[in-house]
Formats: sequence, C-alpha cells, structure tokens
Amino acid sequence: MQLRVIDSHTGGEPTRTIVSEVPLVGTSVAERLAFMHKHFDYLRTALIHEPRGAEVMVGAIILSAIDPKNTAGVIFFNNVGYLGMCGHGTIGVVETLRWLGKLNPGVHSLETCVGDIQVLLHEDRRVTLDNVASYRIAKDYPIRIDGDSLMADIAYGGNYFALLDVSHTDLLSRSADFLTKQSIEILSKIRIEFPQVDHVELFGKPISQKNNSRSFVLCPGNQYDRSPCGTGTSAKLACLAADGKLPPGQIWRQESFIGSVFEASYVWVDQASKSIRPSITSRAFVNGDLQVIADPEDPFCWGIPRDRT
Ligand code: PYC
Repeated sequence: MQLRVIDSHTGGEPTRTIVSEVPLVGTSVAERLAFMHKHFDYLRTALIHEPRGAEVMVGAIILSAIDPKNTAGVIFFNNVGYLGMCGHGTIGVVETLRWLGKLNPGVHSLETCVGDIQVLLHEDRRVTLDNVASYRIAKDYPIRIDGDSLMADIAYGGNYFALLDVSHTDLLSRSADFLTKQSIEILSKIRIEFPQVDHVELFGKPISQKNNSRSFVLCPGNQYDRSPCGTGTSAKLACLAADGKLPPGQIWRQESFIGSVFEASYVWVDQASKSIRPSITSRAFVNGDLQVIADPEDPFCWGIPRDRT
C-alpha cells in the first residue's frame, strides 16, 4: 500500500492528512464520505487508532474538487467516525498543502460535506477560514449537574454544540479528565432534547488578559480539543451575535484549554434570522511526513478496535 500522510497541529490539536489519492466515488463530498465509510473506513481506524495513531487526532483526506471553481475537497474523521466540518483541521490541511508546495498565498475554496468554505493563506503562513453559515438554535436550555443548575445554548458552527458559560464556577481549574467526565454527562442530558448535538463547550475566564474567553471543548469520541475549536468558536460567535454582545467585524480572541488562541470575527449572512459567517484565523505547523506500512502479518495494521483499548 502506498499511502502518504502529513501530520500537523493547529494550536496543539493534531491533524493527520492523507495526501495520496484514494478512489472515493461520488458526486458530492457527502457521497464520497459515505463511500469512504463503506469501503475505506479501515484507513480511518489505521491512522487514528492505536498503535499507529492516537485518539485525539483528527484525520483529513484531500479530494479533487467536484466543482472546478474550487481548489479541493476535504473529508474530516476522528476516532469514532466522520465530522461535518473542522476548523483546526482546515487550517492544518491548508498548511499541509502549502508545505507540499501545492498552495500559494491567496484565497482558495474548499468543498466540505456541509458546504463550501473559503480560506485565505496569508504570506506569513497564517490561515483565515470563512466558515459555513452559523446560527443559534436554542437559548438557555436548563440542565442539572451534581445538584447545580446550568444553562446551555445550542448552536451550529459546522458541527452542533451545547455551549455553557461556567465562568461563575471553578470548573475550568479542574483537570481535563474531570471536565471530560462532566461534559459527557452534560451531553447525555442535552441529547434527550437535541440529539444532533455531539460537542460540548464550557466557557470561563481566560488565562491571558489579551483574550476574551477560555474554553474546554469535548469532541465526539470523548477527546477534548487542544485548540479553541474552529467550529466551536463559530458556534460561540453565533450566540454572541444573537445576544448583541459582539458587533460584526470585532475581533474575539478565543483561548483553548491549553492556552492556544484563535482570532475570530463575523459578518451577517442574514441579520433577521441572526445567521452569521464566522472567520477564524490561526496557523498550523507540519510536524511529520509518514509513509504508512501495512504488514499483512500485523494483526493490528488497521488499528486496535476501540472496545479493546
Ligand atoms: O476545530 O472545528 C474544529 C474541531 C472540531 C473537532 C476538533 N476540532
């Protein structure tokens, strides 16, 4: 098997990008994703599961563009399945293409299974992504955790999020393991009413005064995002915009649990329905170039099944 994979990270969150051609059939990215799920899911498990991968990794596969006006297509996947969009992953993919000499500074468009997005590769290697339209679905949905009442907003930013302001508690000073368990419990309560939600974001005070907020983001597969989460920051901006707390064009600096930062702002798509187009800026670093080897005698060459790790 000839499979080349480039590793990068964006704000500490890894992206493992397949740059070899994989024959995914379909007339849309969503159809190609379904084809990959059916016929090539072993590539996902081989790259993300142990012993070759790590559960925290997000994978990406670069596709030829379906519409010739676009630069490329991309499918994102993780330890348990496929993601609609991925902000840190998009920035990782753009840096990967730049590192390979396949992308020059300027504006490019990428096809994803939730819609086309624009990316600007800056001369200094930062990337700004203009995400899909993002919006809030529900405000102040009440839940009870350990006897405490919390309010969640539900919003879409390329993936579906439950967003909870926990700045009145000391939650964000707790360990990642503790927050993971709390977020899993929150998610199970939220999904009774909003089954589409698969990410949880807890917001609190930033560590650095330069930033507006700090977040802990639980992703599907029960890993937390080391970056501030591009789709999560988009969902956050949709809530701020709907509440009139952030005007269009103003920069919002979102700090991640580990202290990395995304700069974000938005423009209205439709002010009446409070739908916005968020822009997220950050940069990624390539940190590996892997030739995948699949030894037919290796019982775990396609990854260890998750129920055994
Ligand atoms: O940056 O959008 C993001 C993301 C989603 C899951 C992990 N990162």
